[in-house]
Amino acid sequence: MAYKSEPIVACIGLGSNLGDRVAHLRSAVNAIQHLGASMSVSSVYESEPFGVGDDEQPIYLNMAVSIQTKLAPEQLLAELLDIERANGRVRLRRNEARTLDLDILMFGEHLIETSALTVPHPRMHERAFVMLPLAEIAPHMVHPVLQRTVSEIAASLPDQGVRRIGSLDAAPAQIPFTNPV
Ligand code: A4P
Ligand code: MG
Repeated sequence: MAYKSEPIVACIGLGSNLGDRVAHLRSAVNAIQHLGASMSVSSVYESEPFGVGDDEQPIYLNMAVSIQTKLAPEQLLAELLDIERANGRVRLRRNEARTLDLDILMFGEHLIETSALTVPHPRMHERAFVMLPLAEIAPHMVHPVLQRTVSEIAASLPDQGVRRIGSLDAAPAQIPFTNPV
């Protein structure tokens, strides 16, 4: 069932800090490609786990993609959860290390607040690991709550130690952890 006859630009944040992180990101990008058209893919960024308190976790790889999709947001979320599961995602507690995390960051300029879905993602604008890759692929998109563009929000964030490490295509089969914990 289509959401609208016209496709909507959905922005999705990808994260991995367990297992073969590059393989999980590659697998997700390939799968997301089938959920719409005209996909844009950011570079890959590396950073320390952000906001996980004293929990010692491996370094994250993050990236963002956008896709023009006719899926409804709930359908898109269901597809993303399937892709997470196919990549071995296990959920025991919040903010734990994960093979693959797929978050819907924005869905056009729609505001969605249901028990299963909050869009825009409520923490995206505070996080350089989300905003830096997103600013590569959707700099002019307007955050519908903050009424600021993605590039403005990204530029206003303090340095959070998020490093751009290159394109997914160029990434070696496995990027070694530069600072294993
Ligand atoms: N859900 C609600 N809104 C959304 C949305 N916009 N997109 C619901 C996706 N899911 C959404 O998600 C739990 C439920 O949230 C989903 O089933 C869906 O119904 P989850 O992925 O199991 O929960 P989580 O990821 O443990 O929690 P959350 O709140 O997504 O965590 P965050 O805020 O995403 O933080 N540091 C670095 N450097 N890089 C990271 O990627 N990620 C986190 C996780 C913490 N620190 C990080 C990173
Ligand atoms: Mg998540």
